[in-house]
Amino acid sequence: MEKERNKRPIRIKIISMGNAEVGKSCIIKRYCEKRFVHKYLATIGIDYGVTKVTVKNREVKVNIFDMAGHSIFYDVRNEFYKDTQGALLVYDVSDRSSFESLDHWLTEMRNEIGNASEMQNVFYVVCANKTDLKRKVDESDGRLWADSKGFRYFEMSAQTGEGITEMFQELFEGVLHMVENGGKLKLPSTQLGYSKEQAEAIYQLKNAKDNYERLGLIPGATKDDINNAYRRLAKLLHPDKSVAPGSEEAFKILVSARTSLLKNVR
Ligand SMILES: Nc1nc2c(ncn2[C@@H]2O[C@H](COP(=O)(O)OP(=O)(O)OP(=O)(O)O)[C@@H](O)[C@H]2O)c(=O)[nH]1
Ligand SMILES: [Mg+2]
Repeated sequence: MEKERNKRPIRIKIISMGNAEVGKSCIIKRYCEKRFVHKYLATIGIDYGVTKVTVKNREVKVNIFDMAGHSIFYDVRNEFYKDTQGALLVYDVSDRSSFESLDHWLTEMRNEIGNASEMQNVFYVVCANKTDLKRKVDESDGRLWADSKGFRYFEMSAQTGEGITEMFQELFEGVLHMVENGGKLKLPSTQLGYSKEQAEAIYQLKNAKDNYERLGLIPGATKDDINNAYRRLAKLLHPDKSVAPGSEEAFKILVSARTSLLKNVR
């Protein structure tokens, strides 16, 4: 009986998200068909495909919903977010705005799903694609953003094929692990040696628009607010204690942000 159950393939649903032209379809094509297409053929609404893989001796039937990145297709793709178990969040390392759009993609998905626990039980992989091109987004920035969300990060090139198999392998294993644990995602968060909160704080300090945002405050914050925020972040990121990449630089940014904010309050 147990054996019978193990023979039945598991079905999983994967979606791809990210701006138009970042290479979502090429990544999928590279994996499923082992080829690369130079000519850009925009996905119209959504492309659907099925592939069978074997993960940890289990047969897995993977349903891939490859979404169009262009905003005009929002009405078509928005129906496909629900019941997702694995999501590719793709950006192009030679196009900074595609990286900065990742948060919007998550927001779009959250708005469609409308259920926080369903969002949490998706295995997300951040795909930093086109590493064969001249970069505008450093590996450390991409990694930090992914870490701050608790997502896996992979560098890849659909053109050369580098990194593609590794990403899919981990994605399928992650989803399978989740399915076998009743839909709950339980992954060790300490694997990296630093926490999601530390990665989030470093990312915020390095990428915020102004000093208030760097400290997680709003204009009008008092001297106490500034000092409290400073103390919390300093404790989290002190370079003597934090092994997260970029801690030292983030700590310096923190000190100077606090100094200039304090100059403006009584
Ligand atoms: N140099 C390089 N070009 C790539 C790579 N991956 C994709 N491309 C090119 O980028 C363009 C867009 O690729 P697609 O896979 O169609 O992009 P998409 O994200 O599916 O775009 P939409 O379907 O419009 O959302 C194509 O011209 C590809 O040949 C890569 O790793 N390196
Ligand atoms: Mg496409």
